[in-house]
Amino acid sequence: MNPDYNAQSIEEQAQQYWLDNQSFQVVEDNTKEKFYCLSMFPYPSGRLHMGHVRNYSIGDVISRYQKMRGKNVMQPIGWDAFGLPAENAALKNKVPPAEWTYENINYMKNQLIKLGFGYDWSREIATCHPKYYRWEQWLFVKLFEKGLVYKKNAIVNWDPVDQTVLANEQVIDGRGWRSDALIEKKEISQWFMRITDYADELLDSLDELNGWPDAVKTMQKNWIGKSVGLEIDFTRQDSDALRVYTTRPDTLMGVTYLAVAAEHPLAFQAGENNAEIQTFIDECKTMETTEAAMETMEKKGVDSGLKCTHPITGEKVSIWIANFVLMGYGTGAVMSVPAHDERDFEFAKKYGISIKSVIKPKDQALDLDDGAYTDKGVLFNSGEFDGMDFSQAFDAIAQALSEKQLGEKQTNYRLRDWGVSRQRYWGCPIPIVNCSKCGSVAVPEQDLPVILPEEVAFDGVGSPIKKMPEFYQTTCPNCGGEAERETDTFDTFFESSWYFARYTCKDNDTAMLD
Ligand code: ANZ
Ligand code: ZN
Repeated sequence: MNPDYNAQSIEEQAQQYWLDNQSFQVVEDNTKEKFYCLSMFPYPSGRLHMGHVRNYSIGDVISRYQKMRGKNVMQPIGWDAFGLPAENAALKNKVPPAEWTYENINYMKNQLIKLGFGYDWSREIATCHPKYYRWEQWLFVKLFEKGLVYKKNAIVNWDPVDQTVLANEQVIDGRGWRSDALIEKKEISQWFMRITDYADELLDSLDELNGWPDAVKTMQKNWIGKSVGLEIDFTRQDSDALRVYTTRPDTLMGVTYLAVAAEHPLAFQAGENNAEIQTFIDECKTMETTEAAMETMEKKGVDSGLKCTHPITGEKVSIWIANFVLMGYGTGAVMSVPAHDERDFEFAKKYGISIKSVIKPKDQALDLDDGAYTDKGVLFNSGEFDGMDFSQAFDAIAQALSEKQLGEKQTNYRLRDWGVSRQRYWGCPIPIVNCSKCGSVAVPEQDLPVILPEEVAFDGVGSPIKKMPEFYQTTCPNCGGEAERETDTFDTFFESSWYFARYTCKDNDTAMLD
C-alpha cells in the first residue's frame, strides 16, 4: 500500500466517479427525509480565495453528513453575477462586463469542482442570464400592477466630470474615485418598493422566530425602528404651517427653535434672496448622509429669518436650517428642545440660542451642567401640564393639540422603502416603458424578458445602454406611440433575494417558482 495521500490522482478519480454517477444530483423522493443545504452564492470575482474555501467547506461537510444519514440532500450553487466589479474590470481590461463575468464563472466553477464539493450542478444559476432575470422582471410587473412599486425622486451621488452616478463606495472623501471631482447630491427619479407597508408584519413576525439569537432579533427590530410620536403644526403668518415630527411631545413647552433640513421647501425659500443661506444649503449638498456620518459630524446651521408660532404658548419661534435634520425622515423638520436633547443642546450652545428646561427627574432637582437631561421625567415650567409624567403628558398634549387641529399621532419607521433603481449598466433592465402620454407603462408579460445587450462598448462615462437607441427606442404598449425604455437597472440585491427558491425549479420556463 502507498502510505502517501496523492491528492491529484485520488481526488480526480473520485470526482470522475461522482460526475459519471451524478452522485449529487437530486430529484424529489417522498421516501426520504429532505434536507436543503444552502450556502450563500458567490460573486464571480475571478478566482476563488481562501474565504470561499472555508465558507463552502462548511456547507459541504454538513451536506455530506446529512447524506450519510440517509437524507435526500439538495446542495445547489450559483453565481451572483451582476454588479459593479464587472464594470470596473471592464474599464481596466477593456472587455465587456458579460465576457469577463462568464469567463470568471467558468474558471471558478472548475475550481469548485476540483475542491470536491458535492454540488448539484444541474441546478446552477447565473443571475445575469435572461432565463433567471426574466422572472424578477415579471415579479416587478406584478408589483407595479398592485401599486407596490412606485416612482419618486431620490438623491444620488453625481460626478459632474464623468457625468455619471456613483455608488457610495466609489466616493472617496467626497470625491469621485476616477475623476477626483467633488461629488454633488443630485435628485433623480427612481423606482421604490413599498416594503414599509409590511413593517408591522415584519416586526410582529420576529416573535415567531423560535431559536433565533436575541441579538439578531434585536438588530432586526432596531432596523425596522418603529417610532410613535406626534406631528405638530407650528403656524406661520400668511403661509402654510411648518409641520414637525417628535417622539417627545412632553418637551413641547421647552422648544426654543425649530430646525428644517437643507432640502426643505422653507430652506429654499429662505435661500432665494440670501446669499449666506444659499451658500450653506449648497455646502450641505456635498455632505455625507449615512447614519454614522450624521452622528459624528459637526452640527451646523443658519437662521432662516423665518418665524412661526408655538401651538400652545403662541410665542414666536425662529426657524433654523440645520445639517443634522434629514429630509427623508418624518417631515424633514424638528422642534428643538436643547434642555432635553444632546444634539439640540450642542447646537443651541454654539449659536447662542436660549435653553429652557421643562423635564426633571422625579423627586430630584435638575442639573444641566453636563449637557441635556434626556431621560423621561416629570414636567415643570409647562403650565397646565406641570407634574405629569411622560405618558400622561403625551396624551394630554396630543389632546390639546388635536382640539386646535394642530397635531395628530403618527407612527414612523426607520425602515425606508427600498430604492431598487441603479443608474448602472451591468444589471437587470427595469421592465418599464416611459411614454410622454401614458407615463410609466409596464412591459407586457408576453414581451419579457427585456434583454440587456451584452456586446457593448464600455467607457465608464455613463451606462452604454443609455446611449443605444436600438435598446431604448420602442413603442408604448398602451397607446402605440413612440416611447423610451427605462435604462436604469435593478439593485443586485433584487437577484440575490430569491435565488434560494429558484434553485428548486431552475428550468421552469412557465413560472417564477413551481
Ligand atoms: C423634539 C425632541 C425633544 C426630540 C427631545 C427628541 C428629544 P426617532 O425615535 O428616531 O423617531 N427628528 C424627527 N425628525 C427628524 C429628522 N427628519 N431629522 C433628524 N431628526 C429628526 O426620533 C424622533 C426624534 O428625532 C424626534 O423627537 C425629533 O426630535 C428628531 F427632548 O422632537 B425630537
Ligand atoms: Zn403611451
